[in-house]
Amino acid sequence: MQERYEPSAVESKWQSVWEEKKTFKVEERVDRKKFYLLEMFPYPSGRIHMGHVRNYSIGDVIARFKRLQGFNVLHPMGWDAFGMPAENAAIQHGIHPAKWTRENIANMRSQLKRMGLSYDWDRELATCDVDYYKWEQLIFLRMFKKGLAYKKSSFVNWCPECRTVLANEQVEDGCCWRCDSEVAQKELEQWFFKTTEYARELLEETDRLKGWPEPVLTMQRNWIGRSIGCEIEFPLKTSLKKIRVFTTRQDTLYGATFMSLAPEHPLALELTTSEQREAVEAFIDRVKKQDKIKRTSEDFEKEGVFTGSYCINPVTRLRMPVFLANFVLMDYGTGAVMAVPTHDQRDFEFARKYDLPMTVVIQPEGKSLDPEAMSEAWTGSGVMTNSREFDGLDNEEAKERIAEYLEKEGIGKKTVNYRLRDWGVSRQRYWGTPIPIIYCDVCGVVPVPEQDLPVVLPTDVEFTGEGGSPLAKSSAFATVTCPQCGDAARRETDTFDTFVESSWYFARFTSPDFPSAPVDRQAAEYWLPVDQYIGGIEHAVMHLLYARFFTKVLRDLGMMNVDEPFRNLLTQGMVCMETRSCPEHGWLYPEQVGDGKCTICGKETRVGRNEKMSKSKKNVVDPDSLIERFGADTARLFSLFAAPPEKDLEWNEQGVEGCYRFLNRVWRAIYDNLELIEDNRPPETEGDARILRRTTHRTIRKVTDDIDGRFHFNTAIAAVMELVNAIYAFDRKEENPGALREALETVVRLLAPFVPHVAEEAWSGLGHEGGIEAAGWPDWDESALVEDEKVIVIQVNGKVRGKVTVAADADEEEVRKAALTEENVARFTSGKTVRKVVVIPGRLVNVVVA
Ligand code: ANZ
Ligand code: ZN
Repeated sequence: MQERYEPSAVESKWQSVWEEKKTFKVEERVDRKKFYLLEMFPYPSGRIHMGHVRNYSIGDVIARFKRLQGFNVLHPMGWDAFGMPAENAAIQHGIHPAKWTRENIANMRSQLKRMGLSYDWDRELATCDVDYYKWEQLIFLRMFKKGLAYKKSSFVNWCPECRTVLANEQVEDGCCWRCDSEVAQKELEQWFFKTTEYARELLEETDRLKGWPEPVLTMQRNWIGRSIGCEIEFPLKTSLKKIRVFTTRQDTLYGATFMSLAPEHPLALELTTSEQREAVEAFIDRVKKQDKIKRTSEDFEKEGVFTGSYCINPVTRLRMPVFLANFVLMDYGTGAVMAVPTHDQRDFEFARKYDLPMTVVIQPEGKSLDPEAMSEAWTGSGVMTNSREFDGLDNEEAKERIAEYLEKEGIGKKTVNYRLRDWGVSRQRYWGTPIPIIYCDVCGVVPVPEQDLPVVLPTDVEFTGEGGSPLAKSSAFATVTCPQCGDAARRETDTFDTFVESSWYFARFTSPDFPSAPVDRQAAEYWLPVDQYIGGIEHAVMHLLYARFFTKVLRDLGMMNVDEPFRNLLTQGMVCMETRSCPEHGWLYPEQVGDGKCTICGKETRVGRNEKMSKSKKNVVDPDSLIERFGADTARLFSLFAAPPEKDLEWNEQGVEGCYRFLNRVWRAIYDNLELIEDNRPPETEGDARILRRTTHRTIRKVTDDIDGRFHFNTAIAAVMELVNAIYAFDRKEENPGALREALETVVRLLAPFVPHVAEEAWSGLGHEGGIEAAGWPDWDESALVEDEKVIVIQVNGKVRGKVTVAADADEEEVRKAALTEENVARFTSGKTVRKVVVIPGRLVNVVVA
């Protein structure tokens, strides 16, 4: 061990040792308990950022801790390597997406290695490897065979900027989640995965995901969105056809006075009379361009058009005008809504606008609603009225009774409806997994035969940025012969949404080289589910839902036998930092500010709040320069110490320096005492040694408790800092070298998951061979925790009045005596009769006086 702590020397030394010895390589070992730890794998954008540093530091602590506890820990790393940025780089800079991606991977891999993360690098995979995506193609073919993948024409979200289809989940506030441009609706033939087939299981199993944060489960539940209600049929006045509606409020059926259809409804044009045709067509055209999410939002103007036709309310037999309305969507329920203006706010606004009739069918307690006078719909509960035999019932009960009535009369039936839609997976992009399908004029849609896989993504394509998939323009790729009839045919040129790759990578990690199937069933059985998954809350819906869906699909395809992919989920907070701006020059980098002034113009700068680190706001810290200055251990320590993992972390330079000083302090404590503790005696247990030992063993207990399952890394580190303070404060070192050594070794062992390089170096400096992992996680010695004395709180008539220190093994009588003679307590009891003294051993005495 060197006298001076030099992070770069220590870190590169241990990183080579780990690499050479393959310290973190694992295999299935049935004799050992497994632990699968996974951080969400990164997109290879080029460089890691502080968010990555934090995410992977959190993961690495848990991985190393579990390893020290004796678990067989799988901790893999790979690359979510397909996606648009690579293609955009190709368009903008003329670099091939494959080259761009591979270079970024190489760069980021070496950055991650410099952080000393304990990955089994032998399992590394990139989703753009043919060896990865060929299995995805196989999964697709099997899904296709089972009807879980299908093609249909539908209106899809279309981003004009990215020139591709977006899933509903990728549209945020009507805008593209990637580039923020406004999303349009376009009718296209698309491939879908039948997520709806699993809606119920996906929903119900959220109740069993006990290790997931509640907000994530709520988001998943809301996204799946179960609604319990009825489908009801409304006959048309002029034809034998019927309009089917889905409603959750069948109790309001007697108040349904008109009908609202989605503009895309198949009956829309059929029902339109010739007088209305022009208006209807114009309306349909206009609404089709509106974003679906905006259309249904509360504050969006509700508008519609009359078709000229009528249907009949099946219970009142009154005729109802049929409208098209912008807020009715074709892909929810049946695309038709029985409008009850008195009890639904949208219908209310619509009815007022177009002067449509209203009937109150639910009267709230103690009120009497009059449709003329209503200023908004009554959406609460109440007593049924204007509903014949159901009058007088509570409306909740009427829901049930009307549902039964409808079933009996054959007018409708109870149904459950999910908001979840099938997942549209085709993208008109190049840099993705080719969908293994061939179109033949004779045979139609022909799946690529399994033995012909993989369909390899060609590299010789042109990136013009002109839209459409570059694959479609590669005739070498697109032109094929039909595998069924041998005629000339055309290849599918769409690729998969990149969320498909990230939906099963955790399974492939269990057997990344398995040559005969997407996953080795046995390996999957041993390793899955992931015991701890760690990532950002931004993936609460899409990625996590898709991964859960895929797990169930792989199970039902017989490829593995797991129901849920992630047993425990930790969603880490963001890394934030203050922003600085100059009135003249906008956002400034930290080094552009001196003494509060802009170094370009000298104007006074403004310091803004802590915000998520972002390049655009220039409030970023580059992990590389941080590691260069202080070392990876300090970078890790700070990102673990500054905040609990699920909270946002506020970056501050002083905090980083503080962590660096602490590591130096640890280093010196060990180095300075090496000689003293050289002969490796067992710890002394009496006198001063006893006090140090108690601190040592208490710290072990606290750190173990804080890490294990609770992830309170910040308080765990703080506890180790206190132990280091106690070591410095311990002045009977010469007489107690055994206890001192125990304390120092404990510091090193407890710090090992957090700052592995320093820990390894110190551990070998302390004379241990074979690496710190071999030492395992320390156990605390209960007998060392035993205290000599205890502090007892004393209450008089329930109010705290004093404290006494007694021997830890004092009996009740001694405690009672000490309590009553305590000065302050004596004041409160003097002149009064002591009625009762309640002694709670080891903690509290309550004196009752009158
Ligand atoms: C009549 C009614 C009366 C309704 C009332 C509500 C209140 P959730 O809970 O989200 O499932 N609806 C059905 N299909 C629709 C579609 N494609 N586009 C827009 N709205 C649609 O909501 C179910 C309710 O949403 C249904 O119940 C229907 O309106 C409407 F006082 O039917 B209700
Ligand atoms: Zn054919």
